[in-house]
This record gives sequence, C-alpha cells and structure tokens, in this order.
Amino acid sequence: MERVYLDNNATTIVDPLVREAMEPFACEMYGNPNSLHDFGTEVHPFMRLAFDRLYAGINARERDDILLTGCATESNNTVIKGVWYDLIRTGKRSEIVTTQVEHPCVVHACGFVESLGAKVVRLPVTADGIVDPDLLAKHIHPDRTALVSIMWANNETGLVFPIRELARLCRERGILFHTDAVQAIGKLPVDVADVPVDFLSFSAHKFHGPKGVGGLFVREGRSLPPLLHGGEQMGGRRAGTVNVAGLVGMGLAMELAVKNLGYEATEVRRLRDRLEDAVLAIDGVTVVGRRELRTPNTILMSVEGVEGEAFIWDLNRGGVAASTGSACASESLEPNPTFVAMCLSPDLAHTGVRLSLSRFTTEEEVDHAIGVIRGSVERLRRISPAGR
Ligand code: 7TS
Repeated sequence: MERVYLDNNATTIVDPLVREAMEPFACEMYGNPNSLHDFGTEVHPFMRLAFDRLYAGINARERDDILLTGCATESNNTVIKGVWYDLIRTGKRSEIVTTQVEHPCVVHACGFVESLGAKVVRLPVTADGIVDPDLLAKHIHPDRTALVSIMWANNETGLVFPIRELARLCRERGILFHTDAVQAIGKLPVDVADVPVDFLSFSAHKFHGPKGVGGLFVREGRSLPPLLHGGEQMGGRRAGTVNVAGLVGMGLAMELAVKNLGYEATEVRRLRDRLEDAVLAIDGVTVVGRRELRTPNTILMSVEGVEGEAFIWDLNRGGVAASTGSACASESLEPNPTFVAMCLSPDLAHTGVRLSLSRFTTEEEVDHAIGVIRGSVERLRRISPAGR
C-alpha cells in the first residue's frame, strides 16, 4: 500500500461521480448562465437541479435562500460582517457571541468587527469540549446580542455541539443564530427545518465535492448585506459569475453525502473505532473527547513524549497523511487554541495529531495505518530525549 489518506477534515477526494458530472461544464457547456443565448441558458436546468439537491440536502424551503459562495470562509465572513454592518454599526445591538474553539475564519472575522467597535464574547467549552447551553443563555440578551455564531461540529476534535438547543435559545429570544456546519454535512443529519438556525455555512470539498465552492443558507426574511457587490447573481446577495461546474459538483456531492449518512454512522464509525481502539492500546496515548459526542470519522490523539509535528512528518514518511489539528494553523508553533480552550496542558497542545476518515477509507488502509502509527511512536520515543 503506497499511501493512506487520514486527513479528511482538511479536505476530501472528489467522488468520481461528482467529477464526471462536473466535466461538461469545463468543456462544451461553458456558457455564462447570465447570458441570453443558448450557451448561457442551456446550463440553467443543471443549475436548478444542483440547487434543488442543496435545498433537499439540508431540508431548506423554497423561500429560504442558499447562496453559492467561494468557500465556507466566505460564507462565515459574509454573515459576521453582514450582521455587523446591519445591526452593530447602526447601534441597534452591540455584541457577537461565539466560542473559543471556532475555525480561524470565524475567529478572525470576529476580531475584525471587534476592531470596528463590536463587542465579541468568546465562550469557553466544558471539559467535554462542548458549549454548555446554560452558559450561552447567561450571555445573550435581545437588547445587546446581534448574532450568536457557534460551529455544528469542531474540525479538530470532531466534538458535536448541542446545536438544536443552542439555536432554540437564540430563536426564543429573537437573536440571530449562525452555525458553521462545515464538519457536519455528510457526517451527521443537518436539517434546518428542525434546527432553527438563521444562517448556515458549508464547503463542498469537505464532503467529496470540488474545492473553491461553498454555500450559505439564509433563512427566509433574514436581512444580509452582500460581502461582494457587483452583478445580480444570487439575487444581488453574492455577486460574481456563477461557478457552474462547482455548483453542479457541490449539488451532487450533497446528495451523495446525505445518501451515505447511514454508511458514515455505521461503517465509517466502525473503522474509526477500530483505529481508535488500536491507538489507545499504545502506552501513553489519549484521545480527546468522548466517542459518542464526536462525528463518526474523527480522532484527535495525543502521544505522551511525542511532539505532534515530528509525528506527522514520520507518519508521512510511512505513507500516512494526518494533521496536527487544523491545517490552517499548522504553520504556527503556538499551542493549538482549541486544546488550550479545552484546558489541556501545553504539553498536550503540542502533541495533538488528528486522524480523520471518510467513506472512501478502507479497512485495509486502517490496518496499514495502525502498523505505521505503532512503528512511528516506537521510533520517535527511542530518539526523543523526552521519550520513554
Ligand atoms: N470551518 C470549519 C469548521 C473548517 O473545518 C474549515 C476548514 C473551514 C471553516 C474553512 O473551510 P474553507 O473551505 O473555507 O477552507 N478546516 C480545515 C481543517 O480542519 N484543516 O484544514 C482545513
């Protein structure tokens, strides 16, 4: 076996069916959908089908909006900066409430609006790594809170937040609720009819769709000024020529992701548990977060005496691709903020390694990875002065 990809929370392989569906839109069907001639109009039915698949995938209603964006980073920025522009800049409300464990695109967008005068409240997580609804209830008030932004599932730990309860608390108080559902789509059922979110972000490449295309659900009647001004695409809410191939790919990827939720909950979980049991059998290994609270595909492990970056390098040499938490933060030598927020020791914060599977991960790959991980821990402990 040449190499095993266990970094599916960073990005995923494009499903061959998705690739096939996208191909015509890079070739003969290249018209701009805003053009009036046949080259433009012939792509309309394919766009409609893709949007239908996105709406069905999250159970949105026809009158809700799903905006096509360039990525979840753009979706998250659109919400945070839009709500700042609408409600905070105008003095109607003053605060955004979020958590200490969001993805950097939420962290930095909140930091930016803070620099413009917004108050940002960053809630800590419990020892289990999730957000306590009672704590949220204490920190929100309709006079002050413009927006609550809390991720559905954490990219580093896989921990799933009680999003229905958190969203309901906000709905009852008339406070806008946004969730970054990037790590939930394709791993858990996501139903906006059941969970009263106002805004929800997702990114195609995390569920076997293409890179460079994301989505933003906006519930019917919610105001949201555009981040990108320009043409009339997306009803003027997100200008720029539609990425037709990306949209078609994301639509089919969503449909396939939802179809495979059962497989994810059983087979992917079984393989994850098999891998997790094997790594836990190694002396000095801990895994962050209770299994039943996590997405079915994720393990964040820590090996006592083995520095995370060194571990990743060594695993890579053995053909196993893993990550030290978020690839977006992997250039930094600072302790991982999620680990710090979970009150893990700075030592642990430097030893975290994330293994994330997908529906394309096979049993043989998992077994091969187990052997490589065992060998790597042994070797690194032998050569490390801190090792045992
Ligand atoms: N939100 C979450 C929860 C994410 O996990 C990511 C990517 C993003 C937003 C950004 O998505 P993009 O499509 O705009 O790039 N997360 C990771 C990760 O965990 N490792 O690499 C990228």
